[in-house]
Amino acid sequence: MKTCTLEINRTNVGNLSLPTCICAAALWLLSGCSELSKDYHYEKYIYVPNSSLTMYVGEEFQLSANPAGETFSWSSENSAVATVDATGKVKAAGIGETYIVVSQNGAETKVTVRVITPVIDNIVVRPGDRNARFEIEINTDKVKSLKITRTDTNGSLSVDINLQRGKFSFVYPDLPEDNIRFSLVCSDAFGNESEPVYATVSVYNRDTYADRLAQRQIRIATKLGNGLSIAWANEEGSYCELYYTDLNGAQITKIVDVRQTPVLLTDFKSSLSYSTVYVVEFDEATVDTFRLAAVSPTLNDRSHIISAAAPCEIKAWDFDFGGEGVGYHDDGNKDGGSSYREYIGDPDGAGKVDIDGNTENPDNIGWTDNGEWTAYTVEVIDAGDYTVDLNVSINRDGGTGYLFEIDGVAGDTFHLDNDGSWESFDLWYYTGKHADQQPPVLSLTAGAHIIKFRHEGGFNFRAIKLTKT
Ligand SMILES: [Ca+2]
Ligand SMILES: [Ca+2]
Repeated sequence: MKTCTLEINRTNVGNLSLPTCICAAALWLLSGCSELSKDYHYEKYIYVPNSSLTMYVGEEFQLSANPAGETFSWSSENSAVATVDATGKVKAAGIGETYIVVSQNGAETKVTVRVITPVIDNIVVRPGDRNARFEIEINTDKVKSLKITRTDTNGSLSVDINLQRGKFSFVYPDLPEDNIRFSLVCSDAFGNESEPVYATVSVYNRDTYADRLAQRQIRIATKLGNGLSIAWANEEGSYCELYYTDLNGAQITKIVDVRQTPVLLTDFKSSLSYSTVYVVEFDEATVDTFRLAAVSPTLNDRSHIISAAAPCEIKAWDFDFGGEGVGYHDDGNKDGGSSYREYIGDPDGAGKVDIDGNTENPDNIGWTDNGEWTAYTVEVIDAGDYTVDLNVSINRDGGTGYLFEIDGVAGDTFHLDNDGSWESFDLWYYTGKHADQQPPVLSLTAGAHIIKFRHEGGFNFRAIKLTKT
């Protein structure tokens, strides 16, 4: 009988798969040997499910070899790194890399074993007040302790992790105000240390930091009839806290971005103070906050209080905040050279109202047209009738008209005679140059009212004076 022999030689049986063996056998059959005549043998295939292991010192792992139920020999190529017992149980002994060898009848398979030190998975360091705050994450239960060392002084701090996994936070105390670099090394239960990881943080000193802080300054805080505008002089701090009493008598704390100017408070009643707040941040997380002592600014009070005690003179340019349709209506371009509204912090700026004169002390509103108006929120203390007087000048043949609208209700139209000048402001209209004419009388209840002064035609307009009858 013809004898054919199939030899499958492998230097590393662990790398030769079962399908490869089947293909080799099929090729051998096609080469001419009948199935009945063959008398083949092959080396034992030892299959180990784990081709490599990564372990920490002290850790154990049970390897197995196939075919199951047979007897194998197990050995380690370097028992200082890992040992293995007769059943294939591997124990990591020291840092390094070696092979565990499983053999039987001249065949062998090797399993790579790497023994490593545990590592820190995530590190965040935040600056503190003469300290640094660490937040770390460890995802193994092999870390016994962590050592944080200053690279400038070699001073160090040890943190007991105690073979726990999870997130840990701790403070490195007693640091100077400086950029401090740290190395972090973790150790396993056998004293093996990981490679260092470095982190740098800018530590600050709360006292010296606070000494350098400056209060944000107000350039001008203007109170008009329907609000208070704060125009800031600088941008110190991270933000400001404004404190005041609102129209309902409630105490308000309003946080204002330090870049925001002007700030308009339409619910302001009284008692403004503010603090500049500094926030120390790192990675967008607040680590410390400094709030300077509150200060109370002097207000540029241009509000309109109407009472029996004294006549109330309303300057034409002190109309309400709110812009076109709220504080005024103007149907044309911006004429007039005064930047008064920007100066007092009106968010609407100059708008289109034609204020003439210099910036801090305007002269009049000119370039008025039929239908234009300015609105004045007033506070009436004493209810009753108030006589109107006007500081205007008119250089228009036949004069012109005007009327008052109170809380949206229009009153009668009144006529103004021609002065023959656009600059005749030296006398009031009803008590001076036209004292023979009957002035309007406004009946006002106590409380807040919006008085709109509407032009029918046009004239230069400086002020309205209301006097209790
Ligand atoms: Ca205009
Ligand atoms: Ca106009």
